[in-house]
Amino acid sequence: MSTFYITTPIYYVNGEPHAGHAYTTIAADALARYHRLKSEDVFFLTGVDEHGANVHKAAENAGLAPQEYCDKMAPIFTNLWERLNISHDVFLRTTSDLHKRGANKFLNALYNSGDVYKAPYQGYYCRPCERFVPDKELTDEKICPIHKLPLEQLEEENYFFKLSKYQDRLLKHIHENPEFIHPESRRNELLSVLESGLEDISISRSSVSWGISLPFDPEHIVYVWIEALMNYMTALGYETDSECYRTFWPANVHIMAKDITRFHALIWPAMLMAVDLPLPKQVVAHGWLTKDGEALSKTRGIVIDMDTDIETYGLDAFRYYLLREFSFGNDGDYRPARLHARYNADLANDLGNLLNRVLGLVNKNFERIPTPTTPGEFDDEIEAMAQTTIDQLDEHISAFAFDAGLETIWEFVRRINRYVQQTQVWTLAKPETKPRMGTILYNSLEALRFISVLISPVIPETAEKIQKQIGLSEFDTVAEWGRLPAGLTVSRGEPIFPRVDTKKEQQAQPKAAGKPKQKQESKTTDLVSFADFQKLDLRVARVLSAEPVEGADRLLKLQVDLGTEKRQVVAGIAEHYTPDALIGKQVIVVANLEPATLRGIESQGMILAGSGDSVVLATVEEEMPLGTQVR
Ligand code: ME8
Repeated sequence: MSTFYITTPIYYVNGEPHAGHAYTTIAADALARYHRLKSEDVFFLTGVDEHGANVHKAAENAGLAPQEYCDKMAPIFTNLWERLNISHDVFLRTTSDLHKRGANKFLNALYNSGDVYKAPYQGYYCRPCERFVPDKELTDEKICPIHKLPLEQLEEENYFFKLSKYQDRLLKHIHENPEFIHPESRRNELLSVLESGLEDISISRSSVSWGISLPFDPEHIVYVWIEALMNYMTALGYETDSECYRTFWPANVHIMAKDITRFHALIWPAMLMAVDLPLPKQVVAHGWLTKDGEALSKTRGIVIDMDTDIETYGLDAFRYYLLREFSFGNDGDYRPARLHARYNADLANDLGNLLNRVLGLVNKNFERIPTPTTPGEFDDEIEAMAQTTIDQLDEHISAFAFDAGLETIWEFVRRINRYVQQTQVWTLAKPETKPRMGTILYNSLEALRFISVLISPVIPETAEKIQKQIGLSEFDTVAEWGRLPAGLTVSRGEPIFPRVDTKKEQQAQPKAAGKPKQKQESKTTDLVSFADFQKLDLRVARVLSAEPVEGADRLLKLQVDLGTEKRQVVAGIAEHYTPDALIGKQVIVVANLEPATLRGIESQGMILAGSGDSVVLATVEEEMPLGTQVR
């Protein structure tokens, strides 16, 4: 069985975890779950970094002894991971004996390699980074390039690691293993760091007291970063050369944000080269999660209120949003309004409604899941698409493109919605067509089972709910078409993505709340004559294309086909429908409305939608010829 070892950084305990930490950990969790689905033997490690001057200072500020402080902080992380449904195998604390013993073994090996020496050191130190800022990065103001805070000038006698000696080997390794640093932008950045030359680094601190003593000189405390990197091996039982260590080292993926790739892709591999151990296979960096364009930061108090969003939309919607919305290697701005839009469009509309609709039809027309006896149009295409969806998903996940991977799954979700629509399955209840109806419903349910397997790494609770409603008593993890047993009793339950409570929704997106909503139950006072109503030219049309309007979060530009002509319509539905979800849909267009210009784009008509707490497009119950008049 092939193995897969994935790690997150171990987070500092000098502050509480925030959405940035959640982002890395959820991404790692999705990867771990994905590889488990592929029947690999997975080890998923996360943990906390508890030593160093920052943690010591935080403990002092809290009026606690450092160990006491760490004992109080570590459960805050484990509780959050439990709430976020993180499936790690081990949560490592660097104050644990397991880690300390492993670190001692590694430090001795490093010392014995001959690449460690003692020398005086003077430099500019950034406390939040816990590092001396190299001369190359120093400005006249002596400000940290990352934290923008003044640096401290320190002079100490330190132990050094001969990092410079490994420059050429590192260059060679990175060139020979193009996948070693991901994405390419980070790889290029680190290659240029390497090409401009590496300096030896100090690996001990005499001014710090909270940490692990160097086994070969107990007067000195090991530099917290050097100690922290070793956690990836100590957690596996490196000290005793345990079976777990031998099974899983080297790691497949160290995942993190771009702030700490240098430690992972240059210093850590050089340390491993020195002690003659295999290097991790991949160092993967994602971008910053930002708020209003600014990096989240425990030290600067820029945070995201993830608790409110999870309470409003549910955990799975939060996990889905983080991985669907942002391109993994790039920075991404967290916006509750976009979470709201994804919730409505992708989760509630595309997926939730599909499940509900199919189960409703099965309930109404069959006692149990029907046996597929009557193949027909579109069936082969759907089965083939199930397979291509897996293949494409695999490619995207191998490239850490969660957004593209989820989009691939959603293309399949939308295809099944169209299948239901194209086959007009609800019209097939007559005795002569009922076997075909049963086949279409079986295929739709099998597609939903299939989809539930593929989404389970990202939204595991939803995946389970779908399979339960389909009638499976145990979660089936196998994405192979045709496994769904006929004869199961479905149990259509609560909608998997229920409408979000308006009050909470308004709290979550204060901007939207500013616009007064039309009360559905309010009495209509202005009556229009029938003659006036008849002036409206309402037509059935089909959406041919849809795209966002730059600079307008709520608008989509649509091309619609009215049978005799094509029109461009601008509609304020972007928070409720993705462009892809609209293409192919039949809608009702007000065809004789005066053209209007919105954000510089001409709108030649209007599409109708139910517009209350949510927005749902009006359509005809069954497909009709384009241009049919609606009265
Ligand atoms: O660096 N966006 O710990 P740390 C995305 N202890 N990810 C973010 C983020 C943001 N705004 N803010 C934090 C340390 N992260 C060391 C690591 S590992 C041997 C030692 C995530 O608590 C991201 O993964 O500062 C980033 O790399 C990590 O938290 C830094 O966590």
